Amino acid sequence: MKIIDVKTTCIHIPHLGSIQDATIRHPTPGRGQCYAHILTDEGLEGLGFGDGGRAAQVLINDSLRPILIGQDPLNIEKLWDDMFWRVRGVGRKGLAFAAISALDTALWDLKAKYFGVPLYRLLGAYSDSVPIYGSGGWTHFSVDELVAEQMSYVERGMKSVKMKVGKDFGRSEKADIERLAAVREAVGPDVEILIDANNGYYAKQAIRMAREFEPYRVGWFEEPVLADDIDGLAAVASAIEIPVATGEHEYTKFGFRELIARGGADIVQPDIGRVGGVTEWLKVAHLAHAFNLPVAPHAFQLVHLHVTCATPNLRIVEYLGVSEEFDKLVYTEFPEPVDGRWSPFADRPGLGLELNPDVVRKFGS
Ligand code: SMN
Ligand code: MG
Repeated sequence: MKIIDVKTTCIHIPHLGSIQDATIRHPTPGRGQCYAHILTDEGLEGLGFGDGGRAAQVLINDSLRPILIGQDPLNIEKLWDDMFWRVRGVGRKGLAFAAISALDTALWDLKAKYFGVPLYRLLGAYSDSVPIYGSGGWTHFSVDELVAEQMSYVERGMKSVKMKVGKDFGRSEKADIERLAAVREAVGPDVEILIDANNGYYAKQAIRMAREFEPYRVGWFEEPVLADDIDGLAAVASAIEIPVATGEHEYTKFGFRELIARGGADIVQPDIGRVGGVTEWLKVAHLAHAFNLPVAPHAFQLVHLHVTCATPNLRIVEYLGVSEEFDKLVYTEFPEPVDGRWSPFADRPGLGLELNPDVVRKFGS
């Protein structure tokens, strides 16, 4: 089998509202995603997606597409390595890996379709369902909106929820504590609350804030400090009781090796739309396993659903309400979570996803 073409679709839906966290300084309305389609001479098509929007689209079309055409799509390690070296000068971290992520995921979708199995079964299932947490709790929500949103996840049967702290670049400490207290009061004692500071505090500040958060029994403290400040993350992780979760801004096995070996993460959070796709996500999950650390993937829930079904050291899968809102418009169908657990369709090959042609026509480019 040979790759005969690589196409892209960027979908941007302008009427979906913006989000805000500790360090999103300029919330922009509308949400989107960049898709890669890998076409073969046997008529099969792989669909993948990643971060980076139109900028990733340019990288795919101009830099990566030419090296994939003519190659056997089943040789994913070889193709990943070719893509890695193609972006050598500009791709140590960041955008280039968003582009590689979309293509690599499309290759895995294609491979599972070729063998006629759902992706999680091709990978080797550990489970056919995973626990999820409801994620949102954005900083622009009023306390009432915050509580209502977090409760909506609990009412759907989710046993864990995530909310933002570090409001206003860490300058609203009192509000952070009050907002957490309001959510704890509303969800009751049995629901796990996860908090995410999105890089918003300094290390000493995060350690001090963790002491304030501890009485509310927090399951993890995510990105307490700048994601690049591994020394700061390690200092926080060793000083506080709450586990430190991080990784959504880290790239490739090389980045994660550094982060994990230096003690920067108690819970490892690779993002399959950034880290380098399914290939690299699995390597990072295995690396975490070798350090006896759990994995809790960030965003891209419809792809993480498959890879986490094949992950023994899974902690929990993020389920973002804002992604669900987008996914409901963009795909013809996807599986519904039930009582805090989520299963891929057992009878659809690959990721089991199809883009809604009307939405592509209206919002795609
Ligand atoms: C997040 C997710 C999606 C957009 C912005 C921020 C967040 C998370 O860091 O962990 O859910
Ligand atoms: Mg986060």
